[in-house]
Amino acid sequence: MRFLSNKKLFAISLLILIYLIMQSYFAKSKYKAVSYSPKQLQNILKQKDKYVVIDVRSKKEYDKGHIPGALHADYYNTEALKKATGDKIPIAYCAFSAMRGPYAAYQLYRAGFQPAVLEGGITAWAEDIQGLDSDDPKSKSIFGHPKNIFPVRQKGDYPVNAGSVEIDITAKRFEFTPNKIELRHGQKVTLNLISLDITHGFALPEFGIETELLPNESKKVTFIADRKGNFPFVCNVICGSTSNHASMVGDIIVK
Ligand SMILES: [Cu+2]
Repeated sequence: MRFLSNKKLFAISLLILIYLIMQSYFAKSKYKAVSYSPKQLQNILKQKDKYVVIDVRSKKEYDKGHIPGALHADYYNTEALKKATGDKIPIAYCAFSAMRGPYAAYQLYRAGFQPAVLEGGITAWAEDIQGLDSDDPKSKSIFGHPKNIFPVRQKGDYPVNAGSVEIDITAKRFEFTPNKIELRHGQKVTLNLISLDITHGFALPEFGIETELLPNESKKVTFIADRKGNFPFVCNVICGSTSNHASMVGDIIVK
């Protein structure tokens, strides 16, 4: 009797241990974006030597107006983002924190930093801190969102045709499955996208792809994996809190 109960106890402890190890493993492996409200950012800005605010919109938008002290780096330019960050904690913002802010934060995370995103972007800052009405035509001319926010499409390096591949990706609050996709250089790629709950978006800026995913409606996008590298994709339709929405990210790796 005694032996059996000890054995049971041992088995239960072992299961609990395995569960805890797995939980910590998955908690670590899943990226979770950190976000700050404009009010929080205002307080954080008092600790100037610990944090750096990075405006990841275009230089043109930055020059029209930005958060005091913010540096500029294009959201897709990893080297510029790293340089702006230096040895500080980066806080990225764009117009609304729909695509560019979350994308930049994820790039910085992958580069080994612990970034944050400003909730609602500079629009929320303008409203909450500066007391501006973002619908006012005057502030719109400052904070307005340009039509094309994609990087100039880099020329592919004319790979040999590596055949075609079709991949199903599902989106749901707040993840893509799969979120890591490996491709061969030169493959013609079709992504079959579907949202299983609410409206999400799918943006793969380095390949000029952006589409809205309505609930349970499948969408197809195609491109040629004509460049080697690691290309993030993000949800670009605000689908929850900034922190949750900005956690909907993934990687396309072309080898
Ligand atoms: Cu989403």
